[in-house]
Parts: sequence; structure tokens; C-alpha cells
Amino acid sequence: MNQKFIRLTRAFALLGLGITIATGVSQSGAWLSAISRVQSATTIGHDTPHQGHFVNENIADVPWTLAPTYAAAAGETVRYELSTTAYAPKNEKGGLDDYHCFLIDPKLESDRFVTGVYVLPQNGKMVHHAILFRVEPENVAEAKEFNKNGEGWSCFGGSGLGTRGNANVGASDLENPGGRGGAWVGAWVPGAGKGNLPAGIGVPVKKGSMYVMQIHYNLANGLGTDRSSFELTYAPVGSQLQAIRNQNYIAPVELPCPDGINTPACQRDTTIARNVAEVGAFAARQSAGALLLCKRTLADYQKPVGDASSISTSCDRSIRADATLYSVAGHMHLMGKQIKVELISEGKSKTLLSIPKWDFHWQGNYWFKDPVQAKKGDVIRVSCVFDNSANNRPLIGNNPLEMRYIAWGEGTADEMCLSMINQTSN
Ligand SMILES: [Cu+2]
Repeated sequence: MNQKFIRLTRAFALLGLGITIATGVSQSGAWLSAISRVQSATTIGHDTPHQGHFVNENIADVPWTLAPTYAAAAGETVRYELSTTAYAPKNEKGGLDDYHCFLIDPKLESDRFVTGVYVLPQNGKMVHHAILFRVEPENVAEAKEFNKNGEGWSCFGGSGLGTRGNANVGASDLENPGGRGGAWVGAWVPGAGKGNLPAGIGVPVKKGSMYVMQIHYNLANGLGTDRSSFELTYAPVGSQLQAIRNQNYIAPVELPCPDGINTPACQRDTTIARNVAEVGAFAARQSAGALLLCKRTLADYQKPVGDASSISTSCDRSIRADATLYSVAGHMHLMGKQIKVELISEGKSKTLLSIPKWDFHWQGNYWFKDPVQAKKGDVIRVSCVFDNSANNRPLIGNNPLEMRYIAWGEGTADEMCLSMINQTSN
């Protein structure tokens, strides 16, 4: 419950300890932007009471000056507004998070490739992340139905589309426990800037497709309204680019309270029940799905955990077909301490990304200067370490989060252990 301690450690993490560069990649395999990210964040030097907890209020105040990824490719850039009126995020069940999906019709008259995504969050105090999904033409009718009043819909997890047996299961959903809702076109998270893809690569979008923008609103900083927008750069009509896709790699998150604390809030059932009440049965499927996917059981995550300041998890997933890996990102919430992503090939491990002092700012995609080749059967291992101790209670409003069991979930006070890897099939 020591708030000062939290602030100090978070600030410390910002002072240059955020990222270590991959150690196992070829000597020349430096990352395009990791170094400059460290420098940028160091020079920003936020000093607010909520540092590391409600980062987006800072993003509204300070232009986020991370290194750009790639130069914009030739093509046209189109700006899309999410709605014609401001949206007022809410959570009728009293939770601190609202996941809202907006439907956007780009009126595409031919198949196109997107080569750049630029999300412009308007209300930085509330917008916690944004994911742009593509809605395949066969799912457009369903999307319109969801969007009946033109104001979008509530959508925890994914877009919520494609759950009725139709084919709109994007690659990323295969790794998304309980996943629903379509392939990613792009995403915005704290720390992410303008996202241009490498030359020759694009996200294919078919004629007649639509977009769903899912925005995670965090209500812990109070209520308000939002009118975010985004820009897409399209390659000229007729361009033949290599299709890139985002693939998610997850590990289970099961964080007991410190040994000796057995309050109701420290029971797993309490946490799962609360999440189900807030977002639906989907929440329970996420936690169970993560265990199943990673061939783990709850027995792997039981006490004793000591003071709960160092709880580890990991998951191995095989690559299904030869692939070229272009970028890697790590994602955790406020209890995250470390995240590491490795590629294991013929028994040898290459570190793709290692963030030994996690900070909520370090979520952006890190693009490999030299793309990494992965063979069918290679393993992606994502490992996370969490701190659920009494010394690490994020502030919710002005109050430290109670001691509780923490499971995989969409809420800011829940957790994730997730890596996103942009890749192409060879
Ligand atoms: Cu998350």
C-alpha cells in the first residue's frame, strides 16, 4: 500500500532502464528504434503522481516523440472519424473500463493494401488503447446489425463479430483465448506513434470491407467524452504487396495474493466472478483458454508465492509455417515487471525482446532492423514476471488497488502477458 514506493520505482524505470536490446540476434541485428525510444522517454521526464499508472493523461499533455518506424510509402492517406458526435464512455456495471467498438465504412471500391496506420486519440486521459480490425465483406451485415443505432457497441476482447460460425477469424484470434472478432489492421497503445510498414509490405483489405475501431476507455481519471480518429495510408490501386499479419502470443496470468493473505478478494473465484459480471462469460473463457492453449493447469500457479513480488508465467507456441518476423511488442498492465519474447529454433534461443523493467510506456511495436526468419516448428516463448505484492498497488482514482487475486482480463486492474508479432508467411 506504499504509494510513494510505486511512484519511485516507476520513475526509476523511466530513467533509462526500460529496454534492453535483444541479446541473441546476430551482432548486427540492432533494433530500429529501441534506443531512440529509451532516449525519448528519458527526455520526456513526466513527473505526475500517476506516472506509470494512467499514462494517457501524459500523452495528452506531452507530444509523444518516439522514433518513427518507416518513411511513409507512396499512396493516399485518408482520415476517418469514429463518429459524428462525441462519445461518452461509461461502464454501467460500475467497472473502470469501457471497451467500445465503432464501425467505419471506408467505401473501398477495389482491393487495397494499407501501409500506414495513425491513430489519433482525442481524449488522452481516457483512451487507453485502440485496435483497428478489418471486417471482411461477409461480416459487414452482422457489423451493421451490431451498430444499429449508429453509435457502436460494447466489445470486450475483440470486435465481437464473427462468433456465429462465419469465417472472419483473423490470424490473431487463433492465439486469442476465447477470441472473437477479426484480423488487426493496426493498433495504438501508449508509446506508439505513427505506424508505417516496411516497404513492399501491407495489410490487405478487400473491396467492400469495413473497419471496426475498438477503443479501451479507462474511467479511472474521471468521465468525459472522446472523438478520436485515425488515418490510413493506402498503396496505390493495383499495388501487389506482401501481406503482413499480427499474431498474438499469450501466456496464462494467475496471480495469487501473498502467502498468508486469504481474504475473499484473494480467491480466484471472486476475481473470475467479478470479471464475468463486468464483461460476460467471455472473461472466464479467456483465463481457461490461456491455460489450455499453453498446456498448463492452475496447479502450476499455486501458492506459495512468498510476498507475491515475483510471479512468473510462460508459454511456448509453435510456428505453423515458415515466416518472416518484422516486429515484436510486449503487453502487460500495471502489475507487470518483466516480459521476454524468445524464438527457439533447434534448441537454441534468440531473444526477440526483453523488457526487464516493465513500464506501461514500453508497449509499442519494436521493428527489427533485420527481419527474423522463423521456420515451421520453431517455438515462440513469451515469459512474464508480475508483482502482486503489497508494495505494488496501482492507484485507482486516488486509492491503491486492494490486495486481490489477479487473472487474465481486459480491465486495467486485470493483467495480460501478451506479445504481438507482425509477420509474413514465406
Ligand atoms: Cu491488456
